[in-house]
Amino acid sequence: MLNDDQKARLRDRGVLHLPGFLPEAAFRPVRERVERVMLDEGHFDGTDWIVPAERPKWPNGGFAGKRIKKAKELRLLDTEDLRATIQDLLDGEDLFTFMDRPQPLFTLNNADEWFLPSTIWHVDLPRFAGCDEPGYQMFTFLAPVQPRCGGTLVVAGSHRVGNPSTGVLRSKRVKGVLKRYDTFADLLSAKSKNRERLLETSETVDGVEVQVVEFTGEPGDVWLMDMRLLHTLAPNPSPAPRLMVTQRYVRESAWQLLGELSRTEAAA
Ligand SMILES: O=C(O)CCC(=O)C(=O)O
Ligand SMILES: [Fe+2]
Repeated sequence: MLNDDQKARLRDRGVLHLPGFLPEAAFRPVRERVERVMLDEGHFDGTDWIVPAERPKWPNGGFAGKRIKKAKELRLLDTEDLRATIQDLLDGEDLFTFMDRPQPLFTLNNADEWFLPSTIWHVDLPRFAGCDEPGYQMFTFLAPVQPRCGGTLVVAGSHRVGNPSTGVLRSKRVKGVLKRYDTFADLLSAKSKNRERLLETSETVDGVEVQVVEFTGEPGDVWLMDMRLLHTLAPNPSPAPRLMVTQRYVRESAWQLLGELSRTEAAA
């Protein structure tokens, strides 16, 4: 379980890094399975990663095939301790997941140089009025991810900006609302001159401090992210592939709202 200080930080910033949260017994078999598949598929020679002859260009370069996505070992990352920690944050409500096992987020070397993208920023869950803390997404690493080597990028604090007071906002409209603020207009525009400032400093938007944060870390580390947070896929200029894994945990009350939304949309 998280202590009160960790809970307060997570709720304030929308993200929290938990170094060494998962035991080796959870991540080692996954890493070993992935290495076996990658050896077979020509991405690994038993010691080093093999850089593909033709380098994909960001945002291409995702490469987890079926054998990796379906690997049963991925389930080991969905530990009881992790679920209990998230459930404790969500008032003990039952948790629902979109997928039956955690999802690999693998990217090959796909850029010369790292940059802060202006595109693909999104939220994975619609924002429902009155539904704070709809769920948490966990991210972990199968190999170390250093700064500027493809780790997921998020805007800390963005979960508290632009929430609807009535109804629901889907990802595209969340971005539309956020873009009314200069900070987000700059971040989401390729043309703005000094958008990279958000990597160095925070800015106050509607009373909330926001800043770009990069998920970096070691195998066993976990990042928790409020599912209202704006986030995107990062370029990977490193020769080593970026090997992260994620799982999304949605609380029962938000899961029901999602079900109602899809039924309404199907009927429309
Ligand atoms: O690949 C990434 O780093 C980002 C993926 C993403 O948007 C997600 O897992 O929800
Ligand atoms: Fe996402």
